[in-house]
Amino acid sequence: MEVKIGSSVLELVQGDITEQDTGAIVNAANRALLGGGGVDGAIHRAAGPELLDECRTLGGCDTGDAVITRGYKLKARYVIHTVGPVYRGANPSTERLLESAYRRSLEVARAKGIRSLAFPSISTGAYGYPLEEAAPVALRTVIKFLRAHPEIERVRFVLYSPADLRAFEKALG
Ligand code: AR6
Repeated sequence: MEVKIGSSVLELVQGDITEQDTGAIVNAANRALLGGGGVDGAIHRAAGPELLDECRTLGGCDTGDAVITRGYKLKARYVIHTVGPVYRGANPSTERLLESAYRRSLEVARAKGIRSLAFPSISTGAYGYPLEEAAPVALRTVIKFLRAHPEIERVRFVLYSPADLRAFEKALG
């Protein structure tokens, strides 16, 4: 599924984020930035050990913030590491932190002149954020940013399972 937001394109696809050829891919990391499971583990495996070496120099990342590294063996030139909130029930501050993780990732991309990026669904794996609650927050934040910053030409959500893709498609609809 693909929609135009002004002159930019917002895409929803099922797939593996490590295979994306966008300028940057976004990692759903943790505050230590030293790797982990899920999408974080997959990105570190695909990028190779130099990614961890660079992450070690960064001194971590706050929840809701984002930092950038090179992509090493990935097709994407950069990895933007962001830290989503751990879900402990619906509440406005958790939602704001999820919003912030997407917005800061986009701001970091824009500051580097990156024109296309791919996001996983942040916080909806190990961090337990229900997909049906997270998808509208993710989409709304990205759409708002694209309306204000058409220099980001393409944002692709790469959803790992068919059910995840369906939840995002439903939210976009
Ligand atoms: N491509 C796209 N999406 C993926 C991939 C992949 N290769 N692999 C998993 N997903 P999670 P979180 C989906 O747990 O909830 C890590 O250990 C997955 O199905 O990766 O933000 C970090 O180090 C789910 O929908 O991230 C942190 O400690 C989504 O990616 C913690 O997990 C996010 O799941 C972060 O938890």
